[in-house]
Amino acid sequence: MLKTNMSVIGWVQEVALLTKPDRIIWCDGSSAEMNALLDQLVQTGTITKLDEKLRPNSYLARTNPTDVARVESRTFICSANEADAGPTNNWSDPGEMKTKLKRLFDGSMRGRTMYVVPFSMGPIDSKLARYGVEITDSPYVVVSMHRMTRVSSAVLDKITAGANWVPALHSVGAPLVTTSEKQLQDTSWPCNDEKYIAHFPDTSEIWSFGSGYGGNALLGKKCMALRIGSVLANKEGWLAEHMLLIALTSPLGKKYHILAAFPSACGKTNMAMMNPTLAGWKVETLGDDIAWIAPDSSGKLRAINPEAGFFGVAPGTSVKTNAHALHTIAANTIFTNVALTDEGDVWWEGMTKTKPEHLINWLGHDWTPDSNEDAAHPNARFTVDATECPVLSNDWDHPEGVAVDAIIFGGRRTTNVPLVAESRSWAHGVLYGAMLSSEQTAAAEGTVGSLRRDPFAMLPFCGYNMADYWQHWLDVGASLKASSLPKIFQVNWFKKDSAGEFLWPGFGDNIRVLDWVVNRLEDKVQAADSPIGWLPELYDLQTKGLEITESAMQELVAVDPNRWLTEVSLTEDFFETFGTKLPAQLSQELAEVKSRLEHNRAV
Ligand code: OXD
Ligand code: MN
Repeated sequence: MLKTNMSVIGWVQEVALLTKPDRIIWCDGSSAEMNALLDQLVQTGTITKLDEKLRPNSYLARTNPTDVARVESRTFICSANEADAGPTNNWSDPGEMKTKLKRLFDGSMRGRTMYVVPFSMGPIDSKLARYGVEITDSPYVVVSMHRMTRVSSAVLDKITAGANWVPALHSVGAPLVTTSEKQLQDTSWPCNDEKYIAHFPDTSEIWSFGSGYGGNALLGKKCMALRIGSVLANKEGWLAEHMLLIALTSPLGKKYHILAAFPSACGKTNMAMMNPTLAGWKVETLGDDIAWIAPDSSGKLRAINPEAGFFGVAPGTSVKTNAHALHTIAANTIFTNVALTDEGDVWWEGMTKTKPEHLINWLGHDWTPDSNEDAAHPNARFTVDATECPVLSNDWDHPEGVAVDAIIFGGRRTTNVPLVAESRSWAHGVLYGAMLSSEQTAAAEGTVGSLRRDPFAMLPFCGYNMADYWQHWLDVGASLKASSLPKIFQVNWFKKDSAGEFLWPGFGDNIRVLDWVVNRLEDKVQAADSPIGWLPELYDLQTKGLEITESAMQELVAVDPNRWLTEVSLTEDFFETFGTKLPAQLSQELAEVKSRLEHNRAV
């Protein structure tokens, strides 16, 4: 440890002086460390060991019922300049936020152990990797970081050799000793009602207080790989995105790499592990949530998954929706807020058609099918190493990443957005990303007002002004040869008919859409011109084996100019909130869509 860069040691000392832990442990990422922490967590009651035969080496954690999800309202971008955070982020002055946080962190680890966790986002020796050190007083966070990132002392060597790093400070905010030296009783899930997830983009720092849960506490994920990552990417000429990454092999044996951005809870993990229903196709997983994308020396965009595990939503995961995920979590998994069966295994809503007769639910209560409470919390999760995935691509941790062939944007849209469309150009594709929106609830037919705008699926994750982020996407495209750029598409698996039924079967049948995407990449099929982009000719979409009517297919690819004009007008209002920062090229792209729609309506 002695040769560790003084900046890390100095920071650890400074934090220890402020937070006053009983002891400091430097983590090395070893399995001995992991096993010792798991044993300790069992003893303190934070996790329960599941039945070794049914779910080997797996555990169940139950959180405090108030600490179950990301807290967007308590998430702050603390840039020196408010305009740099933009209208879609909560902003706070960095000085004021530090003063507030220092008060909260003062003594926040009294009676606890402070863990120093060096981690790499991306393969440690990759040029695309970035390093961080998380200080936390939560052993649950340490074991989760082991699964989700590459925790290793080798990261400290990289820092010592001069690599930049992100200091990421976390405390559950529940000291065990008061200032009067009174000993307090610990709970199985310590946390604090007051929560702050604060990012300092000008100094690449993260301070997180009060929550032990997922994206609030595993600071390599949303905080570093997306919010701070997007700021670094903007400065350094790459892209940090909320995207899955897959390798798709066609029946002809040709491999394509596809990135896809969807808002949270729109099926990214399912698509990342898709079990294709069309013969001859193979989908292999590289990542299910985050991708870092950078131009290589030949001007081609290459992508890595900076994570090392999956933190997936459990409810809804079944043999039908994601059989590969069920294999992935068959062992060596930490479950959080799912239900416990009488046999010592896990269960959640949607896992099986028949509900178990009795469970202990996520709140620790007895549960039967007649119960008024959920068995699993809707945001219950599994945390598991990527290497447990049976369809993991051999390239998933390739240090140079994989060359990207296509980028897809998708949301949950009952109406309007067709099953698939191809953008006319990179800039038009950027407009697809900027217009991305998803229904928070099942919106009534024809009402587009209840949409949550989620540009690039990055609304909660962009660490700077979203308009500057769009400009950055435009700049990356403009700096590369058009012929080497991936094609950009938009998809919608969620369109419904007038009776409120899904028109498209989704899941493994989404391969039929990817088949069309590949045919477009290969220039094998013509597409129909439409005001919003290139649409498939129905005869080019493989529907053999599907029970779907011709009229449903027509509805799936229909573009209604009047509805789209409403969509454009709502987008104009949204774009206006960015004032003069809005890229002129993006307004121009939107204006062109509008004029094509008006022309289309007139003829
Ligand atoms: C996630 C999210 O946990 O997007 O991945 O909320
Ligand atoms: Mn996500």
